Amino acid sequence: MTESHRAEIIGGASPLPRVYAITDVGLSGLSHAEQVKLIAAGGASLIQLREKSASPLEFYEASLLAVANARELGVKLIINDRVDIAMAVKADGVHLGQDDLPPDRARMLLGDSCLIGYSTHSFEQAIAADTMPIDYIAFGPIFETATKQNPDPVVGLNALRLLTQRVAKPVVAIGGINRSNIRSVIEAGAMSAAIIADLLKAEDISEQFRLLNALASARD
Ligand code: 3NM
Repeated sequence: MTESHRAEIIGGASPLPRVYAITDVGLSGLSHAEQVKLIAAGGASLIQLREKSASPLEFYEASLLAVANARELGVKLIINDRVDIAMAVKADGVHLGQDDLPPDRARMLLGDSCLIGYSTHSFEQAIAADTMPIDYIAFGPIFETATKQNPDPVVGLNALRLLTQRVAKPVVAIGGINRSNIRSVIEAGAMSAAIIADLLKAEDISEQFRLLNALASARD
């Protein structure tokens, strides 16, 4: 895939989805593959698999099953942290943290065809990320979150607003986003709102995705 093909997925005619769903086996009590099915049924076009406790082999096997569901349902799949697993299961992309492989090394390994996202937790980190070979900048936590272990200090909506005015790349807001505040991060200029708990703790995950998506897309 070329740069322009990648842009087709995340920019221009079909930007990053307003709601960027992320899986969590502990919170949902469901496998990654099952979560993909439910979130896709709610209308998602892109889902990240996030796994912080399984072994590499277990995450690989779970990712393989999730990719099969995603392909069938026409959903893009992003693997959190693990470039090797993203390559092994032919995922559509990888999402890197500050402690993972550097984005330029990941790009070397994955080539132009893969989406690469990168987590940032301060204004400085996010500005630096704008010149990296990545497709979007994740910025957070915007609000308090109970989902991430040892989260960085809250960056807040104001920093998000300033950042989206300063960078060229799309910004994905993350951390503590829910029904009540999702619209505020979109209005602050985020292309997308990444959500774990408010999506996966819902009784009906598909319906909750639909609701969040409607709230995020209102008045677009
Ligand atoms: N990354 P919830 S906050 C995975 O600040 C993650 O980069 C963050 O979960 C960051 O939507 C976070 O349940 C947790 O708050 C997001």
